[in-house]
Amino acid sequence: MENENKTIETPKKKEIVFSAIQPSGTITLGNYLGALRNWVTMQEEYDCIYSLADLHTITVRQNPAQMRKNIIEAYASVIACGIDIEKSLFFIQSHVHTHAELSWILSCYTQFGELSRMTQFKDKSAKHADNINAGLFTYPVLMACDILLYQADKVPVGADQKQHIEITRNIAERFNGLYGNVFKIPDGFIPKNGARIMSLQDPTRKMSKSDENVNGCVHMLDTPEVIMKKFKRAITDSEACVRYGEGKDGINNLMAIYSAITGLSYEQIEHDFDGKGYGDFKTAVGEAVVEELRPIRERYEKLIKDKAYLEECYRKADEIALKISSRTLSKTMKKVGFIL
Ligand code: ATP
Ligand code: LTN
Repeated sequence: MENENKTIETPKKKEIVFSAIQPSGTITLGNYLGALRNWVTMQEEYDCIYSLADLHTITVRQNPAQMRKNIIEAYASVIACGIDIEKSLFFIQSHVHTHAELSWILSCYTQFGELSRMTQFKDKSAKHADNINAGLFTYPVLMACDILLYQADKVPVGADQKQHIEITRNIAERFNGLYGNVFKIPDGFIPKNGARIMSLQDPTRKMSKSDENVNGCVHMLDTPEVIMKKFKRAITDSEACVRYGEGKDGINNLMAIYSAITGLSYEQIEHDFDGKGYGDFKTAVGEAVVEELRPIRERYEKLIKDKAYLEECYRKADEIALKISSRTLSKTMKKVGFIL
């Protein structure tokens, strides 16, 4: 027999990747460079599961009609970034009931003290002082459940989510310590470049979907003209020298964006723009962003017209996500002592 002396290699099981994004507004350059770009590249090497975290979105009050629109637009935007729905799962969180169910259970294994230390809770409750609801407080538990239900190995996110990954690991380790190995302990996957893109108008604050200052935030679907205008108006400093350094938050941010897109090091950027002013640099960054986002916007324009196709995509994915996550939910419930 021809194969007798050959060792037959069984294909290695791929690691699982999970991540989610809130449909809380138009996706930003920060979302893209911090998270979505990795979602796309990781599809080659991993089994990827992605979700639209719409349950998380209602921790901040939403207008119902606008929310429905945001959900469909965010779903189309993520696919437009390059998510291949034949290869990866991309489902809608609220359609998969296991998330809310596990969230109740794990909230009983999460301490008030540890939730009180979450900086996102502190920031958002300062920003929405009239609506500091319990959901805003228990937000990280639901996020932990998103990840743990799929036994994820890696979670691609921006730097602002580091603390949430940490609490996910703590909750999982605590539960495993009590009941045996129920949950895989996940690792965050945070990019070296672009992990924390700042507002163009206030470079001490992160660029955010829900920012009121429209000029601070580049949206993935902004036209080239709008993108160029936003970069030209970006806040810088009076030194007029393209150099990374302390007290130069605006330029540091533009360099981070430029480096994340072109792959150039900071030294190389400083060298290339030596003797040139901020105007030239802002134009170069704007143009790089325009070209990066152009194909995404074009794909989006086609996708958003085909609502039936989008629905077919998420219905299929919702069903598979329910099957996978139900296994973890049942196991967890049995361990705790529920009768199934
Ligand atoms: P919101 O403004 O509603 O809080 P957001 O813009 O912070 O939303 P999320 O949906 O919470 O966006 O985040 C989606 C992903 O994008 C997360 O992985 C998050 O870490 C990443 N991300 C968000 N903002 C930035 C940013 N400014 N730079 C890098 N990554 C970011
Ligand atoms: N909280 C996240 C969105 C999110 C998420 C998740 C990210 C909800 N569930 C699970 C990674 C894994 C945020 O980006 N603000």
